[in-house]
Amino acid sequence: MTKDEVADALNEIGTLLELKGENTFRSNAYHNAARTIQQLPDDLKELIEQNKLGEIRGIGDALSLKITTLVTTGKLPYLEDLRASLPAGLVQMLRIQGLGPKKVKALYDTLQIDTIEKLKLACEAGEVAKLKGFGDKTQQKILAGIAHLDKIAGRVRIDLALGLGAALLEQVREFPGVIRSELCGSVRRRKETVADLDILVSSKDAQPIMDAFVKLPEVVEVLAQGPTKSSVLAAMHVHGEKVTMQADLRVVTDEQYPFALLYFTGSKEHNIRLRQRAIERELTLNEYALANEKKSVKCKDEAEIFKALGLEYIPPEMREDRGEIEAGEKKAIPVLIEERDIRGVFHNHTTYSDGAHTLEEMALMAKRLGLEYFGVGDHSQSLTIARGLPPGAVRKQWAEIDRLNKKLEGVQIIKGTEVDILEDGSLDYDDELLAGFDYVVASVHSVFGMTEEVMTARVCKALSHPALTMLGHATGRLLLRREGYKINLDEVLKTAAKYGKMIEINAQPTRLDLDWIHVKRAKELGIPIVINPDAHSTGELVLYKYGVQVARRGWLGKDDVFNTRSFAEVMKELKRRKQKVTA
Ligand code: DGT
Ligand code: CA
Ligand code: CA
Ligand code: ZN
Repeated sequence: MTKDEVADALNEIGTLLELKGENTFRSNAYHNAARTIQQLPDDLKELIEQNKLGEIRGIGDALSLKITTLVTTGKLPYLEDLRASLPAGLVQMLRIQGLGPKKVKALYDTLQIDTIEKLKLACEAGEVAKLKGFGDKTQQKILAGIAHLDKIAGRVRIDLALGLGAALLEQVREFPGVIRSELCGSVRRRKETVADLDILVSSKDAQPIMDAFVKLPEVVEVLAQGPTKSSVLAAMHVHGEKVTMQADLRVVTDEQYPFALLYFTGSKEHNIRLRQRAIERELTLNEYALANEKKSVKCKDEAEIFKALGLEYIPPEMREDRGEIEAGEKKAIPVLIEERDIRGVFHNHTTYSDGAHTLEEMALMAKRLGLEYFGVGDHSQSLTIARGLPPGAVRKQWAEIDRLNKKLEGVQIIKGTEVDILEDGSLDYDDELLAGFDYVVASVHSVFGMTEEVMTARVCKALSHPALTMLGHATGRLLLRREGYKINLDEVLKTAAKYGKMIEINAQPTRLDLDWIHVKRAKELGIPIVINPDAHSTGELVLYKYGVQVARRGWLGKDDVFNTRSFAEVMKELKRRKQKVTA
């Protein structure tokens, strides 16, 4: 068993214990141990062989024994007994937003609800509202949570889908007889969530490729196997999270390949427009060819197909039928931003607030990634759960930054903050302190349950503050987990444009907010975009790459993104903005 699998098992034990009503101390011990194991630099097997598991903090004798059993036998009777002692539906119910183990247990104990379906019926009948500790509001929230689950059913975050997809593709590329191959579908378009993986291969002989594909180690179930198409269920751990997805593999001839690549990349809406254009030219476009009874247009790659349809090449991220066909016609497809264009980042956390690494460690990692500047954006004083900085700590941090900047070579730290937008739209530091930062990121972190009107007014008021440089994670959404707060983004964008403010693409793959549709709109309004990893550890700095993907989906070029500028240019612009404030 790998570390990830052991961590999964320990987390599951923790959750099952909570569902059984065990005290939180015991269940937390399992969750903490899971995290410890996952982050262990050493090999688990070796630790066990050397009898050193018990030396790790938080792993006592009982845990040590269970982990040893898991690693050496691949199973754990204790976990199996726990599972058998509770209905499986209870664990499923935990996926409902806002429903924790305590509430699930109460629902089971009082109303014998042990599936999501039963819970939905009970809510609709008004029975849940009557329970002690629930009430009307909670009942409504549960129903909304179930509706949200239905909507996201089976979708996976792009970072996880890409991880699994890339692992499969890498192996497929090594199969004998494979000529060209690619991940198509929503993954190739870098959509923020993905339903299934679409792998395309060209080869002279499909059969051996089909046979090898269904035997890949990640394959947990073969759903269908035909002469040129196979579907499997594949599973793997990506960044410590278990990902299970359907993956379809299709094999075509190398002549058909560009047409199949275009077709299976989608989107469906984009394909429909392309097919219409083919028809206007008395041709048929499908996954095999661009042809009619008399002729077949030879194309060696996608670019030649676009050309044959009178279009400039359209990058996959733009293929959503949002004006790209019209732009392609006018030869007005923008040169999209690339990862290597990013020269620094602004919104990041350190040990001063809720980050895992120090200022210096973060700055050095930024340098290792080839960045010229590292912008700090620790939390502000009101956000106590994230150890927000009181003014004294801010000044201490500034002094440390000055010291580090004298010492560090090849990277500069820029003084910033992620200041809370308070309930009334004011910022969480006074103007004097705010004026001491080089830049100010402002975000909403509390009181999410406002009406759209009130929330919009709150954020727009913040945008009118002279000290604000950029708006952080615009809706607070957590992909596939929590919908964003209600807010009129069009109004927010117009207000940002009016005051000349920047807006962040939060590159955390759990957020990717501002979403790409509004990113495109922001560009049309001339709003500068900033791509921020919102890193809470050195390992998260590189996440800016997912923000670049969103930027590309929103049609952004290098010049539309503020942090593609050099350190000198960035400081000049930040200074100019500050002078405007004091003038
Ligand atoms: P998803 O839901 O994240 O898997 O999104 P896609 O875009 O990967 O969708 P999928 O896997 O159903 O299909 C892959 C591509 O195949 C899709 O982007 C376009 C193409 N395709 C699928 N169904 C149709 C269709 O009915 N008409 C056309 N024109 N294209 C289709
Ligand atoms: Ca797909
Ligand atoms: Ca598919
Ligand atoms: Zn943050």
